[in-house]
Amino acid sequence: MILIGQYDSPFVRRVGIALKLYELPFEHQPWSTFGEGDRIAAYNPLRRVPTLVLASGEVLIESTAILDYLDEWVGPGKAMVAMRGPERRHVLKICALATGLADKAVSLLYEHVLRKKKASKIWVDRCEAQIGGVLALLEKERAAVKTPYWFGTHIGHADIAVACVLRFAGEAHPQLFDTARYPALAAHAAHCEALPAFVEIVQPLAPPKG
Ligand SMILES: N[C@@H](CCC(=O)N[C@@H](CS)C(=O)NCC(=O)O)C(=O)O
Repeated sequence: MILIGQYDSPFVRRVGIALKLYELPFEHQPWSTFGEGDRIAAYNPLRRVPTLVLASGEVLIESTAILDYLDEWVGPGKAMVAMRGPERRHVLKICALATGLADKAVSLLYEHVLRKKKASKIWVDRCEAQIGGVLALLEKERAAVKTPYWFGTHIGHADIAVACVLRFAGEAHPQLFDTARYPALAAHAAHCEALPAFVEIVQPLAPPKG
């Protein structure tokens, strides 16, 4: 299995950490979406990461679909999400909020670094409002949970997705992720970042050059 993409992407990192925690061996190709787009295009015409190439040659795209495949592979006893029911829906909602936040944080970064003229105020304001709104909701939800992880004593996809996007948001937009405003999220991130898989699967942000 080959995981394509750099770990400064919250989406790629999330998949890399899941692969580690599931103890699934994989090769990592840290190709840059902009600098090495042609290489990625040979596997994924969207030129996006993560892209996962299976041993059979089949190519999986989209982090959610990739994790769905990995969950199916490891099975219900090990998968980091319930297979059905209300808890599954809740986990998937936290993951959707975290990955939606990641989408907006990535868009906002591209807007700032790639646009030659002044960034669009309408777009920047919208992204910032979406990011702030999701951070506030996640903070409220995490503060209400007293267990070490979001859904109990074992790490799950919601924990990983949130921790990965918090790191990205903190590096890409430090002014939008003031840890004093989000103490429960900051504590959650610190707890996850201390785990061996998070320490191993990490890369400081290297934004595309405009
Ligand atoms: N919905 C996708 C989002 C992945 C994504 O936005 N990846 C970024 C890197 S952080 C990317 O490939 N950017 C290049 C592009 O969108 O053209 C997923 O969950 O995998």
